Amino acid sequence: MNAAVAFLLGSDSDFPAVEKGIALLRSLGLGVVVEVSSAHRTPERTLELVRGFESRGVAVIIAAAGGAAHLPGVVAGHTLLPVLGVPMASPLSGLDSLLAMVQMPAGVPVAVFGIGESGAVNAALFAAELLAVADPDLKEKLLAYRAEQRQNVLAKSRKLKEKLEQG
Ligand code: RP5
Repeated sequence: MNAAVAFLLGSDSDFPAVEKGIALLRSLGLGVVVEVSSAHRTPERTLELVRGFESRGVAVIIAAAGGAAHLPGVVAGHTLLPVLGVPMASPLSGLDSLLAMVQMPAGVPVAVFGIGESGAVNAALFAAELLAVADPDLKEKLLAYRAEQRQNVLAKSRKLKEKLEQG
């Protein structure tokens, strides 16, 4: 299967925070290519990967990085593919990662998500939503995902009420 989404990690230490996002994309039937490459430690490889993604038909790039988190910005500087940035936790709680990603100079956009796992899940969903614009089957799967979330909230509400009634 051709990968529609590339998930780029600044380090393998970022993997635990993005694992759910990657699994979610796969559960939606999307091909995902996952690579570790750093904007600072392997700058040439990062550029080669981005060129490779373009030639392989990748449609969206998600880049997760922490600290001096330049990865999504550097990637965005080398492609017109939409780049979604996910700030990773850091010794400064990920606030440094978030600010580094979100303050891109005008002209080179990066769509930035929340810090850590929820950001990675939302970036994955957003990538799927971008692709669903031209893919009705994928849109149906995303609608089913929303319906599942609604059911989960209702079940949690019922469970809490039962607990309160018993107590
Ligand atoms: C960033 O530095 C990575 O994205 C990671 O979040 C952070 C720490 O990397 P390691 O020292 O764990 O490889 O580039």
